[in-house]
Amino acid sequence: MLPPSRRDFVSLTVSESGSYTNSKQWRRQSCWRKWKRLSRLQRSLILFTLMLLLVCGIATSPTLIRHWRGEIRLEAVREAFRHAWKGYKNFAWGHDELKPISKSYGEWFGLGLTLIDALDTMWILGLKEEFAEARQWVAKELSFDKNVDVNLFESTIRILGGLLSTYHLTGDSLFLEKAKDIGSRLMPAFSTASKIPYSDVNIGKGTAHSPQWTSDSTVAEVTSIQLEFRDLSRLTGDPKYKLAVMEVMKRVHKLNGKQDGLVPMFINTNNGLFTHQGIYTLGARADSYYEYLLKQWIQGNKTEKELLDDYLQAVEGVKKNLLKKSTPSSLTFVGELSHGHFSPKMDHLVCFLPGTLALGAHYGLPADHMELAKQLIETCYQMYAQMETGLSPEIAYFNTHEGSTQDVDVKIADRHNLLRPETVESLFYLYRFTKDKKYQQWGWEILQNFNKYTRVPTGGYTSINNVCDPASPIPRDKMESFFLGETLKYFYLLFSDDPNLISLDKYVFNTEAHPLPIWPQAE
Ligand code: DMJ
Repeated sequence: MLPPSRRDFVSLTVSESGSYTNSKQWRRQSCWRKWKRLSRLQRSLILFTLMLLLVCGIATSPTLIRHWRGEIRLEAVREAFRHAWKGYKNFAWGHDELKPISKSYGEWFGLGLTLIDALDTMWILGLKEEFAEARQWVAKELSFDKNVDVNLFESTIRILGGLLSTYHLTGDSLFLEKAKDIGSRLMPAFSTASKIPYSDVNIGKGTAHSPQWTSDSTVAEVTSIQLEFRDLSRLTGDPKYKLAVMEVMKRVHKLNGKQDGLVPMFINTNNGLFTHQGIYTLGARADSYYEYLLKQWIQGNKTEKELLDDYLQAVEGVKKNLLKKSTPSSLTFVGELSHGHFSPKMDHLVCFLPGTLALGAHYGLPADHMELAKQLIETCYQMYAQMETGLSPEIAYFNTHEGSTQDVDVKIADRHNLLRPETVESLFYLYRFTKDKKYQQWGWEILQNFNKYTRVPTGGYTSINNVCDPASPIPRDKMESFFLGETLKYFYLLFSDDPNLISLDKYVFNTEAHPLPIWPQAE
């Protein structure tokens, strides 16, 4: 026990300036004394209130909320991927496509298409275990020495593109060796008199041909293999790949039959001329021609003027011939031109366009491209939002006449949804360049609806037949390889706030969402 003299007062020292130098210490001691005088219940109540305030403060901090929401969404994409992969692994391992309802698989080329298409997605999502087992399959099982006909375009964008991008991301030479193998096996496609490649190649026999019913190739197909073969030449030091695909671009550049930069859908492999002229669309059979004009220009470090000129002219052609507004909501949409007649038909495939326009604007092309991109992505989102399932049909018809009560009509034959990526892809570009959170929100809604209507409980996701009937969307029993290669990858990139996660200043995505490096200088 202290003597009373030391218990009842605190000694204070007055400084020169007149303040008490130990006043802080005095206050602290006084608080402590008050705290000790409180009952246990009072102390607990105060501590509880402080904790509550702290938790509420943290939980309502906008930055933290944004961070957590971002993490939750990224994890939801990883979870969706794992679920899709579970189905593929259990029922379709090493085969082209999962049939999730019948718990079996479908074969197209017999080359493990889904697995190869998904490699770089797993790498980007950080799914190391899944990636390691897939790599093992590529190392041990994948062989291109097979007597099989493959489509040049599809195997270039999915297999060659997938292997090349995985090589670039991982530095693992296994993928480069496989890319060289398939790349050289596809080369017979270019042995035509016109230099316009055949659509099909037998990668075992080294022979190539057109489809049985025609000697035409599809314009989008012959003009959307360039990013991949140019990259292969750069990696191997062998110019033959690049020369073959650039010859196609040169010839298409000079061809008659375009309308304001818009191309027909078919080209003949014998004479190298456009066929079936008069139909102009940004959808199936022409779509990625426009995408690759811009992307080759970007890949080659913005030096190939003909590509840029053709792209700019085509965008003007779209504005002049294909754009219209719907009623009642005044949505800007891209229709088609058929022998001079406008059709308000828009494929879901056209929804790559907002992303491509935004990418061009990012690379210094006219600012009105970005404005158009913003209008079109709104339309693509509405193609989802206005359907009963919240999922887009394969093809939409927009109403343009006064008095319409809905913008979009869907024909019975067009009500299916194949888990396509284009809208999510464009949402990703628009979000990267504008940072407008509404694009992430729209993507989140779409992901929820994929989960609601296309997720198969035993593993995998399925295409559906009817986006207009939530009670009976009718599964088609097929998970396309691009769902893992593209759709889920673009969801992940959309929900990520890291601009360096596949920087758009370093990489250009091929039309199957496989990132390839932009060349540091012209080559
Ligand atoms: C993919 O194979 C590619 O994105 C291609 O350009 C178009 N079709 C599918 C996805 O819809």
